[in-house]
Amino acid sequence: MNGYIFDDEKRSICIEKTDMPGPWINYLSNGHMHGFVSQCGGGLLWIENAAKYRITRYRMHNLPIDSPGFYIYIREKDGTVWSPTFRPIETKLDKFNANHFPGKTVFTAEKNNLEAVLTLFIMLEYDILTWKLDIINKNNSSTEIDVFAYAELSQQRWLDEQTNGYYWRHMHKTWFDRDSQTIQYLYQFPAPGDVEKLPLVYFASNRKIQSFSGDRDAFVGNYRYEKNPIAVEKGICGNEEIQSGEPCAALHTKIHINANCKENVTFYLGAVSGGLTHCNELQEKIKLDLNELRNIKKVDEQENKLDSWWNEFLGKFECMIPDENAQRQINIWGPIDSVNTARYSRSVNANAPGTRTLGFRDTCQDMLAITYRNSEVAKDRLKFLMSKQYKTGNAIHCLGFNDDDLPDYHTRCDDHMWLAFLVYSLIAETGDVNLLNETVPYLGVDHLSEGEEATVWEHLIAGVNFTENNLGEHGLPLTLRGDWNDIIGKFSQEGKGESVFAAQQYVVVLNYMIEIAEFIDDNNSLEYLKKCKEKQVENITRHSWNGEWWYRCFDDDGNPIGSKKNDFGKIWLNSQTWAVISETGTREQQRNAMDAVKKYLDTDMGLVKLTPGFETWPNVKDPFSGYNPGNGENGAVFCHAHTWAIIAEAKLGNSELAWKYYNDLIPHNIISKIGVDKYKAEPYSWCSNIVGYPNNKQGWGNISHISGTVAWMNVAATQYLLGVRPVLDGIVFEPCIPKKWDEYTVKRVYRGVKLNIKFLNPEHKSGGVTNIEVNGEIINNNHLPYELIKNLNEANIKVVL
Ligand code: IFM
Repeated sequence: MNGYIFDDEKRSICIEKTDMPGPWINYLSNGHMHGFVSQCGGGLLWIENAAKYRITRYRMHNLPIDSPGFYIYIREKDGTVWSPTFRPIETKLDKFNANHFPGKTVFTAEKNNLEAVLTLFIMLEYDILTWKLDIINKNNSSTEIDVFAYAELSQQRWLDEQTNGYYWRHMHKTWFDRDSQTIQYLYQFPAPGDVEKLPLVYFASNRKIQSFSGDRDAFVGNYRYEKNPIAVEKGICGNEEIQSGEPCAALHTKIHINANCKENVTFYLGAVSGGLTHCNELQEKIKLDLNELRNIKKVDEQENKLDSWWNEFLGKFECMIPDENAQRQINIWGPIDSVNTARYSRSVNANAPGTRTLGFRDTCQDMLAITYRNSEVAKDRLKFLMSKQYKTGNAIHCLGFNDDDLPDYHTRCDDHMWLAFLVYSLIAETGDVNLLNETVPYLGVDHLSEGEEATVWEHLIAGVNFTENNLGEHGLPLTLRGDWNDIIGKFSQEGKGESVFAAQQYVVVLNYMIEIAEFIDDNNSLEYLKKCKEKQVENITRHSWNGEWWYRCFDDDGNPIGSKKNDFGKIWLNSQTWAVISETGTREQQRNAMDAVKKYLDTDMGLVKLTPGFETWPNVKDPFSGYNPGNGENGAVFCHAHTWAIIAEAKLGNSELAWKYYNDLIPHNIISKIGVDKYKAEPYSWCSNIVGYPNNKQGWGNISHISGTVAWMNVAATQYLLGVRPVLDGIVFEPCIPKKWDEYTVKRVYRGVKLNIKFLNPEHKSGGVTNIEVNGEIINNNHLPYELIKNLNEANIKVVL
């Protein structure tokens, strides 16, 4: 009914409708070349960085939405033209579906008894977007078709193209290289430092080229566009090369297909760095690569390698639970998006152009979903981020866009704190405490150069020192420019405001560090950390409770925000959830605060971040933000913040609410409640936020794929609901499940050992482990020491609730 079907066996979604409420995209990548493609073939391709080395164009926000993309035109003998992606030609098809799989998308379309199957993926070992097109002639007579493949090319630096493209379009060229039978494209105006980098772009086919075009405007014709290009109408391109103008890569081939037979044509949109400086060598390399890759077996080999990469990644944690929608998010789509956030942070999707740089806190959190699947990647990121922390312990907030730009160095009270989460997670996962002794330079005071070296542990201690040196009147961390919430700094413009949420976060940091200090017998640090914690817990509990819930922060004048007495933002989600996560306050306070969350913030499709939303211009002089109430930071369902309510309820042992909150946010579940046209976003990807009340677009999902929701949903589900939580010396099993479940299983790789874990729930409890059985040996608690499994390749574990 909603136009899509999941196939969990194949880890895919089949989208059967073309006119979804927006582009439902899938990312294609080999880790160096990246792209995304929608259900209609709209999409973007770049290498390394979508703002700097963009290969194709994609117009965001403008009509027609979701264009251009990777377009195929099939022209039959009678002049009928259609596209297997429906777009751009939009001829009515006899059959259509788009299937997104991890890292690749397959379109199947049929017209006049011709079936076209187009597979788009980026080769694992080559920077080539592959367009593998199989055409099956289901007629009883042979036929001949013309196939045109087309992509609009870009001036590479997105922002520059928007501002100065009218000059830069005289600084690039396209030409047809007869030797390799490819269209080639070179953009010739490098930014400083990019002379060696700018890629030579090429487009090739494994079939004889009939005609080509490197000139977008000649290919489409005057006042036409991708829907009705003149070249396709005529059935031939004009073999245009350009030395100025708007570039494209269009190739035309002819295919004869016998009755009831299949033919393949594959197109290769590739890029190799160094086009300005090593053009001849690169042309030679392209020719050699293509000699090999024009063999379809080699194409299939690359596709298989890509599939294997994903199989291994997704195989690191797989559950079987009696809740298919949750299982799908936990096993398939959540982890896929964890790769996307690890690669793209918050920068690029169908609405975000790629200019946003790596955020310190964002990446620290994103890596929490990566440590157990690819700890090396997470460790590299950790060390990179630590090199952006000053000796004083605070950290920069975002990197600069250009290499010589100053980063956003205004200190937030939380950025540096997230490091402890990542270090703990890495050690718990790998067991490698030596990480603490590895050295990383601090960031110099000029915000760019390298400062003194310090060990990872010293970096963490520096962070604690920073927080201790920046406490406010109530002894809570000064908010400074903000805490996790970007715009909470509004209440701290004179620098005196304090954050209750950051104080709770700080307690969690101290808990992690105390556990580490005990583990490594660092008694000096242990004493210091315990004192800091004692003081902080005391300050929170003394100053931040309003009788029913926790304040969110104090403003510059020491007034509480998030108080019953406030007109707007009377109650905020984060300080209620983090009271539980940090275990501050009494159990009764924690429960009461979470009951208030349920009562005031729950919408049944997520928890709003605060209520009531602050009035905006022109009603009040100094609003919390420009967001209308119910939008974004001002009272939307903030999905990232919502994840912490799942953890909080799980920690309180309330499985019913914990699972309700998990299920409430599953996009497919929301669509089932309110329909695809209200939710609009993909049914498989976590959003950053969902419009809340009183906005008339309540229910609209925003900023899918690239959000902090991804990592924390993963942590919430795997560690707190399914209850497989790595600690420094092993795994703690602490499930929080619906009572009706009889059993469930988790397959997880831990420090190289394959764990087959079966959870049995004979008494229909919601939590509490009676014993664990490891390869026949019984442990009468919920803690599996690594020592017990370290010599095994595989362990069968039974956990009895
Ligand atoms: O925590 C931030 C994040 O860094 C960027 N997006 C919004 C979040 C909440 O303000």
